[in-house]
Amino acid sequence: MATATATPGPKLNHIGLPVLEYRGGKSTLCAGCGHNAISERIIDAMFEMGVEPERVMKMSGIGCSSKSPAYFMSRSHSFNSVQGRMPSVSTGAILANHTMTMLGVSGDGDTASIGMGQFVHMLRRNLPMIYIIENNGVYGLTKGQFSATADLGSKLKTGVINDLPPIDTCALAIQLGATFVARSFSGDKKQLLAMLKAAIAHNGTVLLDVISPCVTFNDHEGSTKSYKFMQENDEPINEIGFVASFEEIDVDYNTGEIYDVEMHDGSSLRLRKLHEDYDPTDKAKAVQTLMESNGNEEILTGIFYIDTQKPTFIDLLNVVDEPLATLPESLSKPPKSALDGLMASLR
Ligand SMILES: Cc1ncc(C[n+]2csc(CCOP(=O)(O)OP(=O)(O)O)c2C)c(N)n1
Ligand code: SF4
Ligand SMILES: [Mg+2]
Repeated sequence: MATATATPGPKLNHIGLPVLEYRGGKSTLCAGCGHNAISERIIDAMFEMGVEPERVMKMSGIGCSSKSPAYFMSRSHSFNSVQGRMPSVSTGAILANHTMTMLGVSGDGDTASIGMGQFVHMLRRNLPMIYIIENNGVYGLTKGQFSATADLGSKLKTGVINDLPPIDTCALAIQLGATFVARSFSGDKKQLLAMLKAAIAHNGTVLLDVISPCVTFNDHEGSTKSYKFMQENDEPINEIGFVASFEEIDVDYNTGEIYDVEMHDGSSLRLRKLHEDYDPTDKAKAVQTLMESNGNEEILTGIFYIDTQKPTFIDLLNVVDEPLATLPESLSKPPKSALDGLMASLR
């Protein structure tokens, strides 16, 4: 007689949730857009790290990239701001509740043009947030004009050649104060997933510049942000191994070529050097490496810079432990007698 076998349920993460609970709405972006692949990796990383969806704030600006928070983690909080204004809105949100994990998705146009003024101040403040630039070298949503990250000599579909040098957002971020700076490619599942998991474990500004091809306006011959160009020119500087705090360490690297970093939450980040002498804690060397690679036929990827010691904006402001958002009015608002005293002292 046949015995009934129980169908195994979905795999659960260490807080007991299936990956379904990390999914979002159906994407309305073009099929094959790099941004869709990044959303998938965010879902995987948040699931594997066991982040409680309700403890995440998803932020964005305007662009195809900035639409993508709608396509992951529907249970999280979300704010789609005005073009280029994600950093200031995020600053306010994280100050209101610094116990949340903040993940922002922006575009190269949103960040490196209209949003540049806000972006640089977020970097120098080391605001605790993960800031992802979904970098396709064009303004996808407004039909493919060059953005400020487009490479010199890169060609538009219409044949127009870009005659301005690009802004390297990673070099800028390292120089101005971000404490976790990396570049990846939407088509590199393994590297991007490990990077995102390490980013979740970091406390400070994480800048992830992810080359994310726009299949509709910038994936042709002559483009330096196409799938083909990235497949042929991606040059990783390190191989990333990440072991979450709740997992057993079992990464099979030869010692000597490893750079180990202990993350704030007790997780371990292991970087195996692929470029000789590359030290991810040497700020000047990191900027120099990126500057030297500019204009070469290679796109460096990997974790360029990491500093786990620098105080964040929340530390600098000495914000109370209890989130300002839930602090009772009796503690957040001075009593009338204090105001009267102040006024009297000014007479
Ligand atoms: C204040 C303002 N100026 C201009 C626009 C028009 N606009 C919408 S999206 C966009 C560029 C988006 O490019 P990017 O950030 O690279 O996102 P992508 O669509 O490429 O993902 C622009 C200029 C706008 N929405 N608001
Ligand atoms: S236009 Fe480009 S960036 Fe926008 S959804 Fe389509 S492929 Fe993606
Ligand atoms: Mg873009």
